[in-house]
Amino acid sequence: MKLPIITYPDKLLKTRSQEVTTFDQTLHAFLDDMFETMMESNGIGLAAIQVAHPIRVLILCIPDEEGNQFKENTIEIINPVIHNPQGTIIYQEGCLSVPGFYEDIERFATLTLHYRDRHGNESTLEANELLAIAIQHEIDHLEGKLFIEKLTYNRRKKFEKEYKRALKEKKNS
Ligand code: QAP
Ligand code: CO
Repeated sequence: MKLPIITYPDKLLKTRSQEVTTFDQTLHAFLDDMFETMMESNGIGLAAIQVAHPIRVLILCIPDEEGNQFKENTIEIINPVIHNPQGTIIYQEGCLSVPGFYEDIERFATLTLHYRDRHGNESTLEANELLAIAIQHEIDHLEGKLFIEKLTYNRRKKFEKEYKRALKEKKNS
């Protein structure tokens, strides 16, 4: 089932999500819904709070060089913790909760992630490039933060102006 995605400036997006303690069928069905929602929305990453569930869950499906996404490449990440972040990388980010807006954002280039899978089993992964960027973007959602909060004052003003204009145009159409 595709779930509705909440968008900026919905205040729910500012919620700090809570740790998952039960890894049951309800969680599995929710993860499946998150996958469907992300794919049907042309996303590569989605945090649970974006579908109004304040739990520490995110999913990623990083495309290959040709831009193709495969279900087998989906990573389900629960209760993540970043270790040993190093270097910096800049990438033009977007967000399903801030549709139509993209800006260059600086992130750590590499990191180690500790997390649990859908069964509650502990797992570790090493991330670089787009995967490292996506992990940091989605973990920010778990803390109630959006990528636009990392913009400089002037870029943020430009965003507010453009975004509000786009919202108005959507309303009138
Ligand atoms: C987060 O973002 C991310 O504005 C995932 O109209 C961003 O999937 C990870 C999207 C950058 C790594 C790098 C955005 C789709 C999707 C839009 C997304 C839109 C349609 C964003
Ligand atoms: Co996002």
